[in-house]
Amino acid sequence: MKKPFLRALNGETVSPTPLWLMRQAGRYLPEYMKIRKTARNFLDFCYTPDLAVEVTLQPLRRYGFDAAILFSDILVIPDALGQDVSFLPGEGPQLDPIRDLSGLEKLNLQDLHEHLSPVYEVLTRLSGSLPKETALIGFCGAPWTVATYMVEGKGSKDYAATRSWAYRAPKEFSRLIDLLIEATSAYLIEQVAHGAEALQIFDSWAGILPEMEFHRWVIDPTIEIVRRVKAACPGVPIIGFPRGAGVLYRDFVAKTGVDAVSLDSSVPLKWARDQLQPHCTVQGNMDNFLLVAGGEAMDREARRIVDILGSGPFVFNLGHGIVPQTPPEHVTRLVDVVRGAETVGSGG
Ligand code: 1CP
Repeated sequence: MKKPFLRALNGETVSPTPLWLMRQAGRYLPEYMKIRKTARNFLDFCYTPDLAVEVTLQPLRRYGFDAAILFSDILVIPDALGQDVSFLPGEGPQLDPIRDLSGLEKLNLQDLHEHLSPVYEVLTRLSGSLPKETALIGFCGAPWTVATYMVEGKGSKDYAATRSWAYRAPKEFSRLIDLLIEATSAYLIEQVAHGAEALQIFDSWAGILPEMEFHRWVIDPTIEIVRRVKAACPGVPIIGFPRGAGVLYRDFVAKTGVDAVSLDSSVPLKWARDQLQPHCTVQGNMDNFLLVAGGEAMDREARRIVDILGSGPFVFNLGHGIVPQTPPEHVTRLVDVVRGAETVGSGG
């Protein structure tokens, strides 16, 4: 296993620190905006292999990251299950909300792989066209986070309908989560079959759940997905991202079997080094608005992160995705700083 990113996920301390950035493809790049205009809508864009392959490669050409991440979205799963999903320009995702068992009955796994076949084709094509040191990451949304969109019908501030359903009727809600475990595991296994070399499970809204519910709706479904994927694809590294989990990151790492954990920006570095890094590779966690600000503040924090986490198994990333107002030249600078930073105690 030679690619630096995969070596880091395998538990090695790698210097210089491997890096990629969440949402490295997207609206902050003028070349993305140009090609985005050619697609009718965002889902069509994701399902058109020529376009999705091209936008996956755009940030690699500019910055030479250590990994490419499949260009797609977490909401292709509800779309493939038969829920009505669309992306309105400037407004984010819109879904026909599911609030009860009768809504669930409209969903099924029958056409899953057929529906997602353009995504698999994107992976096949990418795996044949990446530089040999660059790894290919496949991904999915975790059941809890995907369920919030399926139940709310859109992005939310309080997830009122999802939390109410999960707390009021957990047995009923678990039917939705179980369906998502099934679909997501099959989807990830197929991604590996088509060339994904590592997988990331995005649980962007994990942090809104109290302790017991975090165990039930974040940790337990992740355990099951990791178990199924590892049984079918032994050796494929999996990164978990339970964003906002706080001290529960420790339970997540201890229980789920992930190879690496992606840290949001609120996780203190020395705590992560002492509490998490002995058990798995860590990834993160610069504030995405430091990348907007740039300058000395960004350089200092990037060096501090590499300094504290770089002497163990580590992948540099942000705490959350790149935002559209990010100046592309700040990303150039960040890559230079991370690649040039000394790692303490790594012996090279
Ligand atoms: O019109 C456009 O260009 C749409 C903007 C956009 C993009 C570029 C959306 C809509 N999705 C994506 C791509 C995407 N989404 C990737 C591509 C790979 C890369 O990182 O470069 C990935 C990994 C995602 C994952 C995703 N989608 C997450 C999890 C990560 C996170 O950011 O928390 C979530 C929550 C979504 C939902 C989603 N899709 C798009 C939007 C605007 C949203 C968020 C809506 C909200 O805030 O609730």
